[in-house]
Amino acid sequence: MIRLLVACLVFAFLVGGVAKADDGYRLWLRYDALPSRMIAVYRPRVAAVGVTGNSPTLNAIRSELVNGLTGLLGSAVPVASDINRDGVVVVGTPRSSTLIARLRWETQLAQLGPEGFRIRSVKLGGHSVTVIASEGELGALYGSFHFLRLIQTLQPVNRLDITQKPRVQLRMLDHWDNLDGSVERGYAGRSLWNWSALPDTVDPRLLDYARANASIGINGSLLNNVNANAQILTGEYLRKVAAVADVFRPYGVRVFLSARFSAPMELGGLKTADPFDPVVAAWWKKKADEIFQLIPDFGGFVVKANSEGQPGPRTYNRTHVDGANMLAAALAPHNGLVIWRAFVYDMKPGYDRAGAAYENLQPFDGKFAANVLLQVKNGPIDFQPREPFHPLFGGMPATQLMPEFQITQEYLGFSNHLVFLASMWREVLDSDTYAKGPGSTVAKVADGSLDSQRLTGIAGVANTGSDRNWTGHHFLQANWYAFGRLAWNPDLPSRQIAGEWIGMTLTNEPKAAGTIARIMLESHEAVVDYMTPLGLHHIMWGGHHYGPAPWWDKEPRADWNPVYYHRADDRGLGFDRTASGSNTVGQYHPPVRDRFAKLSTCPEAFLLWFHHVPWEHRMKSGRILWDELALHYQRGVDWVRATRTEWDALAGVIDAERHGEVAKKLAIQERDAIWWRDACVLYFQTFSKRPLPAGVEKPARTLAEYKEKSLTW
Ligand code: GCV
Repeated sequence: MIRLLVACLVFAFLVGGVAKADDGYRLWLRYDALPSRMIAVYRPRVAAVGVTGNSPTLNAIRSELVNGLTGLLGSAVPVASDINRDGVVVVGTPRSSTLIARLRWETQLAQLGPEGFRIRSVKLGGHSVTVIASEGELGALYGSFHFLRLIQTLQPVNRLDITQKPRVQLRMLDHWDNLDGSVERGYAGRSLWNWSALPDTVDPRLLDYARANASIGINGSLLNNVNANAQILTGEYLRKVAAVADVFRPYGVRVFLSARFSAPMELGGLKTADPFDPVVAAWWKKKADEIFQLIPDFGGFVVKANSEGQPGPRTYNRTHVDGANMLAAALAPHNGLVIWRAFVYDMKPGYDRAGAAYENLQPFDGKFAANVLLQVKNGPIDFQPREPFHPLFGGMPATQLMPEFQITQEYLGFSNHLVFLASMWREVLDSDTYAKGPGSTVAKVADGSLDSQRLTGIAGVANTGSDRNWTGHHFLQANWYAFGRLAWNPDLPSRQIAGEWIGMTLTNEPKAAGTIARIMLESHEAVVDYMTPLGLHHIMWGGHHYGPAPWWDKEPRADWNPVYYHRADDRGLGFDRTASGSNTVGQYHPPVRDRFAKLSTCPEAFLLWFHHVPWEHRMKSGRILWDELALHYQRGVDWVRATRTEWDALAGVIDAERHGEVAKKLAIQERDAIWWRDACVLYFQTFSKRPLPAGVEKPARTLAEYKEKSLTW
């Protein structure tokens, strides 16, 4: 035991000191001192911070660099107003810095735009310095965070020549926060916005929220739930929103609000919210004027209309376009945007929910106003552990489509399961829609390059809350991080994102970092294995969506019940979406459609999504479907067990506080994975009527016991 302790201490010393207790609050912006050998490398390159000028953003840059570099290098890095030595980090724009103006980089910086940046190691006045420059102050801020990231992850900074600009314009976190402080599908505490204390008292935490977002390029924040309460648009609440916007502004985060379509009735006392009624349109115009008066850089409205009980234009026999364009007209004079959600699925007898959004919205391609973006979930159902890409991507070339991802893990084990979502999002972004032949990826729809869109955006439903560590599980901070990085550059590899986050947040020790990266990169597949393998979907417990309930058939709407989705019977399993079934596979472009539609070419990951497959169907492995399914469930459980062992072995590399908390979460994950496996194989076995294949453990309880009550979190 003593030998083990000594070994841990020696190891910890070698990787840069004994890991200190850490509650995770600082996210990836920890700025703890680097190992001394690295401090010696960086010190000559980072002798002082040269930020001149005094705007809120320039002040934010100066304080971030001084604090960050001082922390990382373990002693004060001062501010320098001129270059009288090597190693000054000069930051700003040609307007804010005479040194940068002297470089005559205007043309290059103009090409990068106000959010892009250039970082170069140059000689200025005979001294070796680093210049972080941009056309705009926000670009200089993003460049500064990039520079800090290089040092945090121990990259060389002596010969820098980096240019970057965001590929997507609007990079937005959507909070489903209610005005009473609860968070719909939130698993990390309460809302970060304390509405009763605002506007007089603003939680200092909001500044750290803004910093964290800016550090990964997020530039928009939707403050309230899309299941909206009209109250947010009252003068009283708008003043509170304005106070939040004031804190975010220096960090380039613009606020957006969910607008309840019936607000003119609820707040304005009108008899209708019909978008064609001039009084309604005038009410929205006046409201927009009022908002922009208080918040000049207000982003715009996000609207969930005629979906899951929300009001909308269809209530008045108008179309989605009629509703969106009416709001767009109110916001246009202020350059505000309307983000209209495509999450629409009216229940019709015999219909396929997976085809509903396409049927509802595709006919309106090209009809939305110039300041409208249509926000489309990554897959056609609802943020399932794995879905094929949404057929609207590539299906509406004349519409500005904005992918919506879910960072919060509604269907992925809440904040209890370690799942690195970059891999899942990568899979979607890399999907080829074939809209314009091969190479027409979802990433190119997102960045607008496929159809030369004027406006582009990506949204992620936030996983943040009032928990001290922000996301409830230390590892799930990585999903917030990954979302921002992918919104900035939708082509970034998952491995790179994981590597950056690990280095900044957990450890730079190569062996440990390698193990953690592998765990993260494998995690999504593992969770799919123990929850919904081979294209199964929506088999979670009704309402809260935690844990399995493939037997569930109690919801008032058929399409809220798992039995609607898996369609298990004595013959086989899966939803037939081919010509012999709902034929919604026909919403994809021909090569994709054909590949999905044929049993022999459909990727096994989506098999049960598109086909009703006989239990004895031969899979690529040579096994029959039933055996393969059961073995996937087992594989998921095996992965969690192996991960627990690997994590335990990292004690001493990671501080005890975070290590212990993650270990506890992994224990819950193992319990849940076993529960998922057992409940699902027992239930599906009532249809397949086959024995469990060798290698699959015997379930611990009976099916009746699993059905009796759901897993708790
Ligand atoms: C905000 C799913 C979730 C709802 C959510 C909805 C949406 O149905 O379960 O909580 O509502 O998606 O995206 O609007």
